[in-house]
Amino acid sequence: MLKKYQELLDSLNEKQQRYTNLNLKNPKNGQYLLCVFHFVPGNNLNVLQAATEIAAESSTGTNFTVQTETDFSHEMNALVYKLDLKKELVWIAYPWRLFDRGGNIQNILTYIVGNVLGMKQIDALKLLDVWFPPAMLEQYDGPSYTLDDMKKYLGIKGRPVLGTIIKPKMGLTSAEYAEVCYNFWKGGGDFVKNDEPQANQDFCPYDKMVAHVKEAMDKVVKETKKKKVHSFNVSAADFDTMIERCELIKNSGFELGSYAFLIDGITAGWMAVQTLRRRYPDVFIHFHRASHGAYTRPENPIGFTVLVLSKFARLAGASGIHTGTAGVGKMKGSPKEDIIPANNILHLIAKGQFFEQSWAKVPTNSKSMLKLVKEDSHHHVILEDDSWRGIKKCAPIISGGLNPTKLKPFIDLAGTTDFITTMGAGVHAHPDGTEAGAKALIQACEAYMKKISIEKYGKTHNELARAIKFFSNK
Ligand code: CAP
Ligand code: MG
Repeated sequence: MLKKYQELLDSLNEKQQRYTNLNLKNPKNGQYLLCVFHFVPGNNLNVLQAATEIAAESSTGTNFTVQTETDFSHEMNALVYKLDLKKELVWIAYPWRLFDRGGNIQNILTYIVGNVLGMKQIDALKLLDVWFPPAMLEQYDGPSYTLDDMKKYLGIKGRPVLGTIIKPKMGLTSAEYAEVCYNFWKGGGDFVKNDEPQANQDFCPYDKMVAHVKEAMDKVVKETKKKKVHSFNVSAADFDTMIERCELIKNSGFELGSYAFLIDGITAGWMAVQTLRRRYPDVFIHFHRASHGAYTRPENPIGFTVLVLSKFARLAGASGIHTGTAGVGKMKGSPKEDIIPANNILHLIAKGQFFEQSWAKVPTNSKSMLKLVKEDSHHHVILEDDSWRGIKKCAPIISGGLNPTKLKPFIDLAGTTDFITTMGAGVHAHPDGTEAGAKALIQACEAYMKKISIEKYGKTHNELARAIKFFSNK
């Protein structure tokens, strides 16, 4: 072992020694959930002393050895198993039996990014990537109703689901809200979502909003003969009210597939996300990530990345989660921050920033099965037999400052059209209004599919031309 590492090991006290094994053989042996953190020690500790304090606090320990420890409790200790002193990285292996059986995301996050984020022993601690062992994948729900199901319902192939968020963000009456939905759908749009703060405001009562949306949807489906989807924000103060909202929507006469449940996953919490997934397996569960920036922004040294958030959302069973526009829209982001997560939640096998995650327990001795998994990464035929099951795809939802002129630039960056895009201002700021904004979005997508520049296509499609003029260089 390198002298430097030996010196670090020699500096550990008896308790700290129990939370490291720099010779851990084959951490991917299936016994551990693996984490890699960017990590800067604090409180005058060296990197290994501080890292083992983190491993202790995020698994079985505290700041002293306690008299009540047992041989078995020591087996549940998280282990610092690798360091990169130059890049300030630390790898920690968590025995997955530590976690609440039956697949509980909030429990895992309470361990690995819980108290440790507040400890004196760190000046920086950011969870960059995470790796789930096959045995854990079996315990977690994963998505049920997927983007494939939504595209099938909408009759869409080979292009993104084209959506909007109703704007202004708040302040419309339920009738005004539904009229904007109607206009977007009339212009050819597929998908409308409530904005993330939409709830039961006195000027737009929840039940009236649902009823008016139903009317608008029925009218436009009859006129256009095209299916439409509305994603209702069911986030609420308490569990009962959330379920009440879901049941109200379910019992308002909407066809299955024509509605999704949106949940503000960070502010409403993981229990809400997993409850919706388990109670409504035949509904698209739409994870909005408002507040994620407190954890994920790259300039924030303490928290976790968009990649980690997105992987846990897939494990929890969200059908889709906002993954950012890689800097193309109004939110901060980059391909590394936003496209890697999108790939990690779409495919059955995907490279993260540090780990390659297979989302299916595939018998490695089965060449044909491995071939199927590799080929199948776009279709996700999940074989439920005694050999393997896969965690279905979770859809990247691409939003935040996009407009029709930014659709192709994003697709070119992402390298896929397997996503939902929701453009708010990008549709409703169109100089000729929402219906024209929708048409411009559809035309921008048509241009992309026909491999024609939007400028050229705009020559014969006025709404797109007007959008280009209005949005370019803004
Ligand atoms: C977008 C949006 C979304 C953000 C979320 C908003 O509106 O409705 O909530 O995009 O960001 O309220 O800003 P615009 P992200 O289309 O008018 O920007 O998708 O990055 O989580
Ligand atoms: Mg919003």
